[in-house]
Amino acid sequence: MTVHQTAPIDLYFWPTPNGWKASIMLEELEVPYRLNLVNIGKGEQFAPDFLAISPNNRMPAILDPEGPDGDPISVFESGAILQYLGRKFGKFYPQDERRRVEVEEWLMWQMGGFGPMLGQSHHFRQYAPEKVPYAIERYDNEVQRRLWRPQPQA
Ligand SMILES: N[C@@H](CCC(=O)N[C@@H](CS)C(=O)NCC(=O)O)C(=O)O
Repeated sequence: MTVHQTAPIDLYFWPTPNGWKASIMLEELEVPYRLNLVNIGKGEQFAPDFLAISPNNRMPAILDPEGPDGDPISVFESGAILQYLGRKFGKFYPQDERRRVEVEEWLMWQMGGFGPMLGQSHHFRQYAPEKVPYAIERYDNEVQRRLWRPQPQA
């Protein structure tokens, strides 16, 4: 069934990899959406109207004025946004159970593992106020492992 989106979906976005996951999905679905910039460098993610949509003060988030039963719905967490949009528009999210499990395996792999490990690796390399070799090595190794790159032998 093709779902026709009349009113644009509001996307709350800042250009980071997590933000791009949601914007790429909306672009690929070719549905109307409106970009609302949330400047996380300026602390706009803590604005009360944004927290009402995304209580964990993280972007991306979306507000779909044409949610279930025609009522508005907001969604935070990039993985939940991908699943919601995939279900609603019937694209990139197979209904066949075996294929859906495969999509969900890799989505969870990215959300629960690869994304956070990259984030921690980047933090300890770039932003930590002191260099902590153990943390740098630990997260770096995790990133390399998830990229199937050879591991240093213990
Ligand atoms: N698990 C979340 C992570 C989102 C996230 O970490 N967003 C960051 C930018 S990439 C953010 O909004 N940071 C604001 C802050 O740390 O206050 C998702 O996948 O949506």
